[in-house]
Amino acid sequence: MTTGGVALDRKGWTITADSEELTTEVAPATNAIDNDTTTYWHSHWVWGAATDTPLPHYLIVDLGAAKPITGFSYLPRQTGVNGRVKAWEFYVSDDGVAWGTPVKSGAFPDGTALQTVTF
Ligand SMILES: [Ca+2]
Repeated sequence: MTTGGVALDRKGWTITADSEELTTEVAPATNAIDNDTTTYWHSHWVWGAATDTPLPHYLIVDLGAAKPITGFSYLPRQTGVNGRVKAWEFYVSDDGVAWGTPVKSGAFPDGTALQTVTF
């Protein structure tokens, strides 16, 4: 999350996801905000099985307090081609219950480049 192009301090943030892989590989939601480009979040999957959690997936980042947000950045996983975000919607909420309509939505290209979005 950014304000005026400057990354917000992640201290105190928590994150949850509808799905995360913790068995086949260790790719929890917390990997998405750990500031480590070698770790990534991945939804649940099982090699060769049809039990993957269906799309869409979501991450919820609790900033711990109200903060002005004017954009965000997304770094796709740097190794491997699966698990990258394609179509996305960005929502905000004051209470974690009411999410309303997306602040912005779009689609990221398939690649490893850092994606930066401004509202
Ligand atoms: Ca990471």
